[in-house]
Amino acid sequence: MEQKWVYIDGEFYKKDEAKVSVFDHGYLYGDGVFEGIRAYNGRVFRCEEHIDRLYDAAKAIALEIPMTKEELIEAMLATIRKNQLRDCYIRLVVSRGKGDLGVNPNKCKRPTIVIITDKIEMYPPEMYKKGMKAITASTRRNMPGVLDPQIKSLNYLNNILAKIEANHAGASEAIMLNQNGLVTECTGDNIFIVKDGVLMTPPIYVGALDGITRRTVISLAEKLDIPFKEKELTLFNVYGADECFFTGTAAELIAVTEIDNRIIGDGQCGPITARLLEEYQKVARSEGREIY
Ligand code: PXG
Repeated sequence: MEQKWVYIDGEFYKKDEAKVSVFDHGYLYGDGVFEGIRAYNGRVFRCEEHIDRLYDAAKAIALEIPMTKEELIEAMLATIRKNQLRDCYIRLVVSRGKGDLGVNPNKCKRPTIVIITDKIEMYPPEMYKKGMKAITASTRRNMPGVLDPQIKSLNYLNNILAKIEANHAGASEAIMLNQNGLVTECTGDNIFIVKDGVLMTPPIYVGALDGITRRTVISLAEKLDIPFKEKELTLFNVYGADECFFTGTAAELIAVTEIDNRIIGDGQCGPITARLLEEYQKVARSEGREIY
């Protein structure tokens, strides 16, 4: 098998030798932040937006990334080149670094920076046509006052618990509600619905990640003259929607045709979902930061 290289703190390591200390607080406490980014056709899509979000998340947890944004972008591009990739998934991870036992980050001298580039694993192609089955998780989304969902932190246990519920139900994804029962997002995707021709997604403040795919879809709706509004949504709105889809860097846009045993719309990927997916794929494959 061809050799894969992983970047750790300025050096490249073979995949099997790419290791981080067990004393790293990312491992011990989930203390750190990450980004999931995609490259298409030799370009990193929405590169600067992902890097900005990573730095904002780091700032929110009072972690200073010991590189400038441009240096980190350069390290990411160098990792992709080293692996001779043009289409890939990029995982940037910045953890608190090595320290003593105990949650106090004060003894962690230097953050650990890891860059992994890998082949992208998506849902099977049929699912984009037929749509997926989702459930609502009984696990509520973290409240912003507990751990703000806008921080893409290394602590994803809240999402993992919801994903386990989906697995147990034989569904592909789980919709998560906030403490008031409003729809927030899924375990790794934002949610949109279409009702009477209007595209809607919950506002970020209900407790969702400010997804970069979400932002792109909103701007595409504007471009395509699809009426759009941010709206607080309950499950009533979701069950009664004409169309529903999830968005994320990895999944792009995926139709959702069954939720909690209710068929959504006519049970097929809807026309507005299909239109937006087509446009998204065009944009994602033609814009971005050049790697080579
Ligand atoms: N909500 C959550 C909780 C996420 O983790 C999204 C929404 C979508 O955001 P973007 O910016 O990607 O549109 C995410 C993103 C992975 C993986 O490897 C996770 C995400 C994205 C890509 C890959 O599990 N999460």
